[in-house]
Amino acid sequence: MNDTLRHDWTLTEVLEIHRRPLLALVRDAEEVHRRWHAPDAVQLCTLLSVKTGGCGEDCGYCSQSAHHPESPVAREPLLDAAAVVARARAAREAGATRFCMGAAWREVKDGPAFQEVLAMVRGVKALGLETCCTLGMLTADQARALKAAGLDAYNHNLDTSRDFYGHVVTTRTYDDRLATLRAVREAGITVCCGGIIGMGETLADRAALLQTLATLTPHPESVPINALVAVPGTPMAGLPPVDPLDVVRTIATARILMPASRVRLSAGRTSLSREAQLLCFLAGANSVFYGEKLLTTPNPQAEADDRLFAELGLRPLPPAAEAA
Ligand code: SAM
Ligand code: DTB
Ligand code: SF4
Repeated sequence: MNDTLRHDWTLTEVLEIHRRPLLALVRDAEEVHRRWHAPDAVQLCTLLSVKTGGCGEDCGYCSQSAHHPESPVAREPLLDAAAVVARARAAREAGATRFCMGAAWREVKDGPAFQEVLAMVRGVKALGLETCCTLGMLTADQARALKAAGLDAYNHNLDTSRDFYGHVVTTRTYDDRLATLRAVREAGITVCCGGIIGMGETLADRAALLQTLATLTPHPESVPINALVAVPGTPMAGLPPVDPLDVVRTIATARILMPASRVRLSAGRTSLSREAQLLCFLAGANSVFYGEKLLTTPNPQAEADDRLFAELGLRPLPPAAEAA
């Protein structure tokens, strides 16, 4: 097996890996994981929705889109920076080392709301936490302003394959997503980019998404793998739940293609048994969202996760040395 990072994966190669018998796939992924990472370390990232609902985008999976008025999520204004920093401090006290602020925006608009987000980033960074934002599309100047405020990472998912994308979102294009990812990279912010499984896509679509991610240079530093949370009132409400072994398969493939990246077992954990999660960690997942809520939907209770990590022998990353 190779010790160098590859950025030239072909779709045929990725499909071949992704379709392998699961036991062999997990074994290889584990071997790659052990070569590149401390296999017992897990990064805990806490999410906070700093602006909820009323989003102009029509993403078919999302509880926050204004196009899905039957979704149970109520619209809330932007939180102020002090409230966000207080939540980040609590997350740090609970053991998280990364804090991700999400806004239900199609794109960032310059003005007071963006200035408030910059204040949030400065305040969270001062706590010694790794800072992440997910705010929709960005210009190069906005990315540079976030970097100057202390932003470490930007989450912007490609969600699925280029071919299937039009079945998921119609108000923006795959190339719009790639352009924001470029702006983030050029500003010197690390990239968090992954997708969702369970939206009706084929295995080939999943392979194509992973191939796109694994041919970015450099690879995204973190790759969130979300299982669809089917929210009532959204067009995807009636879809059948993802097979947990498909989550394992997707994580294992991501781990093999992008050995140095952090692969995050993301949305959908409340539907995964402890056994399924164990397989995900074995297959190379080394980060999770931590805390009882994702953005608008539930996540496992912190105490349950603490017990799970203790039982599996997973060690949350230690906090940064210097903290305000
Ligand atoms: N508005 C920004 C954007 O779309 O980039 C940031 C927030 S958005 C909620 C962040 C990501 O969460 C989406 O790109 C999608 O991958 C994921 N996500 C949203 N709703 C989800 C759901 N119901 N199930 C699984 N993942 C979801
Ligand atoms: C990501 O890939 N998953 C997170 C984070 N990045 C922003 C969001 C998951 C959202 C799940 C649905 C919700 O809670 O609204
Ligand atoms: Fe808006 Fe983001 Fe939800 Fe799409 S995923 S509707 S852009 S909040």
